[in-house]
Parts: sequence; C-alpha cells; structure tokens
Amino acid sequence: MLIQKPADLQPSEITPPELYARRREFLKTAAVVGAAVLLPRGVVQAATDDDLKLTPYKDVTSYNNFYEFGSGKTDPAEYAGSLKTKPWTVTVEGHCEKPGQYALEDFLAPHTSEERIYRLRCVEAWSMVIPWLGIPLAKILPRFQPTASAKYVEFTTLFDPAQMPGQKTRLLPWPYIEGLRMDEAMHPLTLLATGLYGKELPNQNGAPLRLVVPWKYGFKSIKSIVKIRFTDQPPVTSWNREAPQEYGFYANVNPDVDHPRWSQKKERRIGEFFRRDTLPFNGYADQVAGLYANMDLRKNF
Ligand SMILES: Nc1nc2c(c(=O)[nH]1)N[C@H]1C(S)=C(S)[C@@H](COP(=O)(O)O)O[C@H]1N2
Ligand SMILES: [Mo]
Repeated sequence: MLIQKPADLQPSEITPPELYARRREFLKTAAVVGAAVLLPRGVVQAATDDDLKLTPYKDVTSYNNFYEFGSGKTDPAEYAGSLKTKPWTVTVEGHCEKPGQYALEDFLAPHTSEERIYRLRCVEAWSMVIPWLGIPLAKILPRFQPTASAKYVEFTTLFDPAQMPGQKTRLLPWPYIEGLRMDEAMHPLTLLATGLYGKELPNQNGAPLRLVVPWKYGFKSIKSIVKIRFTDQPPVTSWNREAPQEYGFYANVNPDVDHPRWSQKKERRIGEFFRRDTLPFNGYADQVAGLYANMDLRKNF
C-alpha cells in the first residue's frame, strides 16, 4: 500500500507506469499479509485477477469525460493544462458546526492517501480499472461536525471559464454539481481521490481532488472539487437538471435498468475487444446493496 500524501510525493518516489505492474506483483504478495490488518473487513473486493486487470495509464489519462474542457474524449487531455491546481481551496458550508475555507493540505490533513483499485463504469457503457490514491470521505467529513439535519452532501466543481473553456458553452448547467446521501458519503468505499497510478491526479482526471464512488455511474464521481455543502434536501445535480428522464439522483450501476437510449447490460472495458456483462452495483453489491434495502431501484435510478 502506498501511504503518502500527494504533496509528499517526490519525483524520485513516483513509480513510472511501466514499472507499476511489477510493483503490483510485489504488493500483491505483501497484501496477503497486510491487507487484513490495514483495511476494514469487506472493503477489499474479492475478484478475479482478470476482472481487476489495470487499464493502461495512457488510456486512463487520454480517454476522459470532463465537459469543462469539451465533450470529446480526448479534449480533457488536450485542454486541461490550463487548470491551475496550486494553490487550491475547499469551501465547507451548510449544516455543520465547522464550516470554512480550507487550503487543500489542511482539508486533507492529517490523513494520508492510500491505494484503492476500483472499477469506474461510465453510463456510456465503457469502464476502466484504476489504481486510485485517495482518502475515504468518511475519514474527512466528521471533522466538520455535520449536524443532525445534514442528510445529504453536495459537491461543486470549480467554475472559471478562463481556466475551463468548456464552461463558455452550454454543454451542461455550470458549475458541475453532484451529491450523495449521507450514508453513501460515509460508506468506506467512497473515496476522495488525490492521485492515480502512484502519482498526483492529472488535470484531465480531476486534479487536485475528485470523488470516486465505484458502485455508481461515473458521472457521480465529480472532479476538481472546490465546495462541499451539507444539506437537508437532495442536491440538484447537473446531469439530473440537464436530462432528468435519463440521469437520476442515485445513478447506481444497474444492468436491469436501461438508459432510455441504450442498454446497460454490457460494457466495454477500455483496451478490451469483447464486451463484458455489467455487474449490479458495478461489482460492489456485497458491500453496498444494504444501503438501498427498502428502495425500488427502478424508480430511484
Ligand atoms: N466536473 C466534472 N466531473 C466529472 C465529469 C465532468 O464532465 N465534469 N464527468 C463525469 C463522468 S461522466 C465520468 S465517466 C468520469 C470520468 O472520469 P475519468 O475521466 O477520470 O475516467 O468523471 C465524472 N466527473
Ligand atoms: Mo460517465
């Protein structure tokens, strides 16, 4: 496990992607000994090696959705260089005892990023497997002392058309907003990602701070977060505002509920030829299905 703050990562410590696979082999052996001790039970997803075969770094960083830089898959890699991620401030507001503006380092401290290998499944029916670096959101939120009326958490992406040229267009209602129910936000799988493949997040992947909610469609995993707000009502999210009949608040990966314009039964793992069956909750059902025990997930899509 990498246990380092991104700010502490020295160039000499960064594992080049081509060495990454070999390092992983080593870590796998180490994990047999260490994982049970380091991670709460049930967090490490039991899966075949094939199912968690890493998507190459090049694909992870050149095939992206980040509409602030355009709607084409290669637009973010091409244009996100204009995003300035240092310094970065995260504003905390709403139903909590400790609202404020926090420099990114203070916002994350004293926690250090750990590695989590998660699948990300886009609603467009492609998927990737990414070794994220991040901190479970559940470790960070309690510090702001959410009150009893905090039922949801709303996340907002930076709004600055000068740095994010896509925001000069009406592709989406800006700024990009996403939200989780409090228990989803506090679930141990929910990660605030600071990096991937052992390095800081590239801008196109949502630097310097993004959400990764692996059991939900990729659009819930909001990038380049500048604001976190505790609310008593479900946040109005960008995609839900844009097309409510297509994108619900919950957005749990569900092969049985088709997108109105296409099936969700299969997916194409980027880099693979044959399509795979999509798994309920993107393969994390054992860990998260209980969150939705009494809900009709066809209605609450
Ligand atoms: N701010 C913001 N966050 C976003 C998006 C976006 O357009 N803007 N796209 C979402 C979608 S649809 C997906 S699939 C994932 C893609 O993450 P990746 O490019 O790092 O693989 O980011 C999500 N987060
Ligand atoms: Mo997506």
